[in-house]
Amino acid sequence: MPKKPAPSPATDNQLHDHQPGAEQPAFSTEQGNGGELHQTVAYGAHPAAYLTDNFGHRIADNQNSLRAGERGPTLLEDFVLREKIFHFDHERIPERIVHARGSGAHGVFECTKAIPGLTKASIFQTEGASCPVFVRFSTVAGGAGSVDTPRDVRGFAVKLYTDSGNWDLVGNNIPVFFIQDAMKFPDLVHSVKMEADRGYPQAASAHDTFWDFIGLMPEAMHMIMWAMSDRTIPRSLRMIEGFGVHTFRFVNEKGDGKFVKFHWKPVLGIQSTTWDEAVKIAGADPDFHRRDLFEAIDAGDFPAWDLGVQVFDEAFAAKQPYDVLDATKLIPEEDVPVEIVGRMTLNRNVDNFFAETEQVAFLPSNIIPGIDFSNDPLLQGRLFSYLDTQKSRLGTTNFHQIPINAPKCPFHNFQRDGMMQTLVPTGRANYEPNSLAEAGENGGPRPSPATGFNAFTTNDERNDPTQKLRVRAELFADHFSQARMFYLSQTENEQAHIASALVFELSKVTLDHVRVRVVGQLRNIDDNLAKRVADGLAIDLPAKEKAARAPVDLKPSDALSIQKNADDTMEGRKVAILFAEGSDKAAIDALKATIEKAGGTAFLVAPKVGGIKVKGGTLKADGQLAGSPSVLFDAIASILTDDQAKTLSKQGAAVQWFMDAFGHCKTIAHDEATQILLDKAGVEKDSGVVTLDGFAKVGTRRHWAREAKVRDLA
Ligand code: HDD
Repeated sequence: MPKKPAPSPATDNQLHDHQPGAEQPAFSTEQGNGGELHQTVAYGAHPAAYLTDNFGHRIADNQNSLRAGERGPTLLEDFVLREKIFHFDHERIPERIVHARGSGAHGVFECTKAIPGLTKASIFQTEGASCPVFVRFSTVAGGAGSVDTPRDVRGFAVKLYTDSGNWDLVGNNIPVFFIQDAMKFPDLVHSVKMEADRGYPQAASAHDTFWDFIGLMPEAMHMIMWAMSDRTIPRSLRMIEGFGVHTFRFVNEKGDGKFVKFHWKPVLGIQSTTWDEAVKIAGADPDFHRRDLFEAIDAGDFPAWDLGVQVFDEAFAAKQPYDVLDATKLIPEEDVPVEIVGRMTLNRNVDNFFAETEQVAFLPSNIIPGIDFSNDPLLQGRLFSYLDTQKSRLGTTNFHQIPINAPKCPFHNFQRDGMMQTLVPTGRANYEPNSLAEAGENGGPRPSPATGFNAFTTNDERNDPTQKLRVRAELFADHFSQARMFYLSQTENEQAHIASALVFELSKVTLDHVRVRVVGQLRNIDDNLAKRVADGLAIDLPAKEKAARAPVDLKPSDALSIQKNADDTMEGRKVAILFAEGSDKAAIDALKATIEKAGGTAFLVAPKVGGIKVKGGTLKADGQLAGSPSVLFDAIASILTDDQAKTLSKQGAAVQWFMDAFGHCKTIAHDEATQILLDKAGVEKDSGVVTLDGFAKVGTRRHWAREAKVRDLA
């Protein structure tokens, strides 16, 4: 049952309390613009309220339009019909040009370690300080109606409503990016989106134009290693890392600056699916991630992330074989450890997808005093793009007044008017300086030199700002060292997954020269990888593409591998138990208890859902077998009678259930009766195929040692 608190009782013309400054008046008059400011309101549909049109006129009949005679034409004067259709016709807004498909949730951020020596940001001054947050996770390439599990980077955008203004950390689940300069972003996005003439493929990078662009942009090769790894086929949004990607700056009260990189570490650990699994999930449940996040929060299983910072100074930066302003590079955790300073917990689902998740507008330019930009040329371009895109998506420069976007601290200025203005500033003071206060009028707000942003501390000791140049700094030309470091840091299975992903993607490319060029680029990363991919495509190993700068050997970093850091926890994981008529209820209950005790969720699957007679009572299933394939779960178990197992062994959905779980290296816990199904599905005994009693010991971890049996890892 949902554990979320019941909404507070509403009244007619209900005003939801989600507007800024519900606790403290956001548009207060004491320091403000003078006079009363009306607040933004949202109308809640109260079940007992009478139906009205948008101007408050009560509606008597919501079924029939107004007609001239019983069988006559509809009348233009029916303003009820016209308003309803008019509003409906305009319900959609332009979807985001990238990251169109997303899922959002509310939560809270709490500082767990005060760092006033590093930053004056108010949220980091005291341990225990907290602020509300809104997070939107997304895929990048697909449209709003695409599926949740394509191979794609995941957006990880966090809006922290701090008492000194909104801080938007608009990151991804990968710590580096495809390109170094914002100048290339439109080209990158055009290349990966549906091809311009044919309008496909949707939400897929496996096509000519993307790989054509990539082959010609070797700076993307590090990101390509990540994108072809299991990071881009996550099991759950609750189990992805988040990264601010760019190098930012921390600035303390004295004005001293240090560089900083931001990391979100999932408390549930990082977990991914296999490619075959991700593809099948897309068919079984296109909303797999969205549903998983919503249901977990609804059940009170609140996902959480620790916020970590890597802090370093200019002297460290100057010594590295890469440029810290280059967003295609990361800082190995072994060189600069990630220090945990806070925790974010998502504890409330949105009430309305459109009003909140769709209308939320993230701006990397939203920073707070104590956090500053760096000169990363990708970040600098983003500072323009997001503000601009919100105007186009939300239609007005007043998008900051939409409740999900408005700060929860007061804001006052002399900006006025514009489309969809919902505030009503009073008085004459709409300019500054003014001396209206001398005449007893409210003169409005004034700058605050001591606490506001002053000179941005985006300085760089190694830069000569007197020159205007269209260039990149020298170290940006090293495109391969970190790509190689990433590849060599993976386990053998993970390396095989990268190679297979590249083979799959390039097999969809129809232009031979494009494939050849990409494989030629791979030779700069690792010759063995290039050979595997060439082999998989059945092409000759091409000549190495010329590198702009010779790569150097960097120490592999274990922190970059998912499998090396895999957690054996069952928390947040979902286990399916297959049962049928006659199954032993006591055994089912016992297994359920084991799963729940370890923090997991049990999901009952049966050939029929309504209510099945089992030994010891009647049981309802949570899902029907054909609609609940094993790809939707972290592990499976089966409790059947001999007869039912025999019957099921003739059903494709049941056999496939076990075959897939085995192929995806999942734990299979079973009773003796199930053996007939296992034999049919080709399930062989190994450490992950266990008796019901053995389940607790192996839990929901994946059994990668099995993989070579079910997939060619060459
Ligand atoms: Fe971006 C959306 C993340 C580079 C231009 N981006 C967007 C979102 C995320 C990111 C998570 C979705 C926000 C939401 O949920 O509403 N983008 C990144 C990261 C980047 C990056 C981590 C590199 C480090 N982006 C980037 C560049 C540009 C943009 C270089 C343009 C020069 N991004 C946009 C955008 C979007 C956007 C077009 C589309 C919708 C939106 O902004 O609000 O302005």
